[in-house]
Amino acid sequence: MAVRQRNLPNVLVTGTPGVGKSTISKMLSERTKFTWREVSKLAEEYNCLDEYDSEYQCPFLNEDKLLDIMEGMMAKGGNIVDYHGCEFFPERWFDGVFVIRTNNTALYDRLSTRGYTGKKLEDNIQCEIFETLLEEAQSSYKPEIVQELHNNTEEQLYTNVETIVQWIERWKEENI
Ligand code: DAT
Repeated sequence: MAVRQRNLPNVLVTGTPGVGKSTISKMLSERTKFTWREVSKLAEEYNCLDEYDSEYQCPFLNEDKLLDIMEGMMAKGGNIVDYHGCEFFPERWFDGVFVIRTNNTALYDRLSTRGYTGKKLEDNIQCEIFETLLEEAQSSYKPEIVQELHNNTEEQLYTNVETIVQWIERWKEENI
């Protein structure tokens, strides 16, 4: 069966918690009218969270159930998917993968302000230092669709949104 091409691209915005995924995704959805899919919220809304993991202070995600629910949402394109993980999504869902990065000092401040302390705070800072999400994206998607965006300052925030908007415009020119 021939694969039906999407009319609009699907974009994945990923990175360690606190790097600015939601901020960027919200601004992008306002600019582009694409649908912002906050995976953590979808997981809650559709009861895809299993029992609580006391070590990591967060509930386990039922990935299979979530993917079944998201499949239909992704079919037509025009989605901005925002999540701090990327390897469990089907590779075919995404046309562009943007890994948002933040330096340790800024990330520490943002996560402390969010109320993260102790192991949870340390684990997230380490995750960013070890480039865990960048490596996960690079090993899960073709290198040519993965882009790293540094998001330390407000100025970079606007540049990053503009970069993704321009990428979407180029995709449309080349694919529609
Ligand atoms: P995430 O969705 O990756 O967890 P967020 O969008 O909630 O991150 O951002 C975390 C906090 O950092 C939030 O208070 C907004 C702020 N922030 C995001 N991008 C920023 C930037 N480029 N400069 C300064 N603050 C930023």
